[in-house]
Amino acid sequence: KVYYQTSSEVGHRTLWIVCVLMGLSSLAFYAMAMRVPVQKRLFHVITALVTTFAFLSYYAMATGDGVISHSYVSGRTKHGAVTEIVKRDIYWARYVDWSITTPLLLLDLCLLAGLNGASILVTVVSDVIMILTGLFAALSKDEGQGWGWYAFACIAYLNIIYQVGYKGTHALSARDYKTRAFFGSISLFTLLLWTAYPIVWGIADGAHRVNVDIEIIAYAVLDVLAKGVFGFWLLLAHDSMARTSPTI
Ligand code: RET
Repeated sequence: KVYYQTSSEVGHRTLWIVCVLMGLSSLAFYAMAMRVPVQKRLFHVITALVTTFAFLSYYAMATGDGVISHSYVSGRTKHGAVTEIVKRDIYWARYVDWSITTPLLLLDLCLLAGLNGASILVTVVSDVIMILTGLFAALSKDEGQGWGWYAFACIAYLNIIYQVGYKGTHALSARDYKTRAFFGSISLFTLLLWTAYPIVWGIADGAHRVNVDIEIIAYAVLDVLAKGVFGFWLLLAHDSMARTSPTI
């Protein structure tokens, strides 16, 4: 027996809404970039590129690209013969998006903290490893193997937390008071949001406990917060700090 798990109209509409929101945020971020002198545009450019990539990946998903129907075994007889197969939609376009946008988001945080080049490189490479092992986890045919990939991704994620959280906080001591306070709040916001991704993944893609629509909505809310809200917060705070502090 074969069961299909695909998105319905609700998921489809959600993908379009996020696509439009990411497009509009990108336009706003490019406009904000134009309003500051070119030397102070680095954060604006990084942040605008993040939502631009997200716009493209949501356009792909909303129009039915970047998705495959992935089979996994859901029932066996007690002798091990397969009796039930589920074919569930996996949006691999997300991982293409994340492999480019999460390094850029981390670059925002690393530059804000004033982290050294070696630590920035280690952070970015760990992040790419996290996303690619996450993609292998999603596409894995064998449940045990899939959770193995998931474990590697989690180790990479812990290293990111160590680099940005621990090393970043050390580097931050050379920064002015406002930057230190701002880094504290935006990095905590990031930590909480980012940690929700492996949880959603575990419940939806790993354990298949929720349907594809719920999965789309959960990632949609997280993506809007981690890219759009994060971006507006960072750039508005940056503009107000740049007026008083010459360092960023
Ligand atoms: C996966 C699954 C494997 C384990 C871990 C994951 C972490 C993903 C993260 C994604 C962050 C995405 C963001 C998107 C942009 O808006 C790949 C889900 C640890 C942290 C911030």
